[in-house]
Amino acid sequence: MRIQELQSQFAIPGAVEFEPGQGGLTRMAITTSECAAHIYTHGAHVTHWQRHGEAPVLFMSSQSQFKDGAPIRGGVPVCFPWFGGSGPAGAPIHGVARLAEWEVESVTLKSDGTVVAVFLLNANERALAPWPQRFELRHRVTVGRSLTMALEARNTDPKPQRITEALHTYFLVDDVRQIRVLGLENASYIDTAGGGRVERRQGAEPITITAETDRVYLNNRATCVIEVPNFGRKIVIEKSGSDSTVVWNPWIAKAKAMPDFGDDEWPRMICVETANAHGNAITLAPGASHVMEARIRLET
Ligand code: TA6
Repeated sequence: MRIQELQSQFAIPGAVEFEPGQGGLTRMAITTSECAAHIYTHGAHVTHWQRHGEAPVLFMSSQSQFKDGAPIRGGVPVCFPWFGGSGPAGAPIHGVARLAEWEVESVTLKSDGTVVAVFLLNANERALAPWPQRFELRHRVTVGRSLTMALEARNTDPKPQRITEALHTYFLVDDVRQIRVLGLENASYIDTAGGGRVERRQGAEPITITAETDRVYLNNRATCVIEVPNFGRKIVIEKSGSDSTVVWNPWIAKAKAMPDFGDDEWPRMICVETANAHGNAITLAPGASHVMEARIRLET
């Protein structure tokens, strides 16, 4: 749907507008009394959420692409129906949802001033290549003093469907070497840094970042807290319908190897991702659905 049509059907004066974003991609711009946010119809991708008078909460790479068929680097990529390289042979990592153009299904300004936007990826008349099965995916984003994202997957295929997924959230920090990530103490994880796959156990101390960090914590429903001392900020990430948490920072070499990520950007981000990955895959019976939700709030 073109921007003008979206504007006439869904805009809410003073709260929700549709505009050409970066690369000319369609962007929903949300402004409430508490915050501002941007969501692209490309990938139903939340790229910006900032409470008035405070630093943005999400990281966006200055080198990100904004074009059909390419993922946006930063914000909250929606990884579905596979996470990582667990998709069809030769397929891009992290699934097709973040590469596709989603429809806007509804936009609501609630009485408490929050805005609820629902995006729909309709792959139920025909599958979305290279994924062979049909599904319907809704991304319900609630923007206000906190940010809530609920990803609802429905299997509209006649056969069971095994999916992995992630809300791959990039958080802005001032220096990743100064932060701590709490909530995963003593938890086991798969260490995939440097392309490896080693099972390890987190010690009793919170996570600190001192090198490339790429960890998938399985069978874990814990709430995580990112302490960002120089922002005077704690970022609280609660979740439901998610049994995996991924913690990622590319560090120096991998940052240099990513063309859509600045060589000097690695200190300014940490990914703490709400997921169902690896052994935590979800099997959906025909007609069944599953909701994975991340609820992000700030404590100062
Ligand atoms: O979630 C961590 C991870 O799987 C890393 O291994 C790294 O590949 C990152 O995702 C980014 O993936 P992308 O395809 O967006 O470059």
